[in-house]
Amino acid sequence: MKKVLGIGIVIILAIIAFFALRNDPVVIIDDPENEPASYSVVVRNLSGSQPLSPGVFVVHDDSGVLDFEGRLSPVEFEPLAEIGVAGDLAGWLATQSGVRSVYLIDSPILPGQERTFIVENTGRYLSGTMMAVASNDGYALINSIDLEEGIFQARNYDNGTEENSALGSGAAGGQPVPGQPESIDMGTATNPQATVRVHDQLTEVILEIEITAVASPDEELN
Ligand SMILES: [Ca+2]
Ligand SMILES: [Ca+2]
Ligand SMILES: [Ca+2]
Repeated sequence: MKKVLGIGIVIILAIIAFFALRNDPVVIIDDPENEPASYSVVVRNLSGSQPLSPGVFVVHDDSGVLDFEGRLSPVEFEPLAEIGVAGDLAGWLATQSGVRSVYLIDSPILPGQERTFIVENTGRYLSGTMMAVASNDGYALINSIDLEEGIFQARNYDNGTEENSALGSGAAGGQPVPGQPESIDMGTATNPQATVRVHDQLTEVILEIEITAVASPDEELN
């Protein structure tokens, strides 16, 4: 009798253990077989008045590669921040430790418009920046978000290299105006260069990205 009871208890414990195991959440950490090879990134201009300039996005493994808050930005950031020319910054990024892939957005995104590009899943983080064109040296920054699906909003910064006039004041305010090459050299340099800080005029979210996994060819066949 005692033995039968004992077997019964063992069976009950086995059943409890079975269901406990079945109900354990399955957590897979960094399993490369379950990670998509690439993501689509939709870049949206949420502003009603600020064109976003050409820009640069980067996949990287060391956090903060484009985060200069409280520090002087490198000289290669100035053309992006002041006239929306991204090539120097893209070249600089390519030399930085932990940078895996650099993507140029080669044309502006007008208010209310969006652009989609594909990033390869080559690293942990995604960062990106585009100038707020109707400003002196203001830019939107996506700063080191984990490269995974979701919607992420940029924060706006002042590069600290040119004095700010009113947003949208055009060539007279030292801000670049498309089609007016002479507007590129206008404006008053901040001297000495100031550290990067959150922009005190550009307080609205003007840039948002939406990241979606792109199915690999294998998954599409299944
Ligand atoms: Ca400034
Ligand atoms: Ca200027
Ligand atoms: Ca300047």
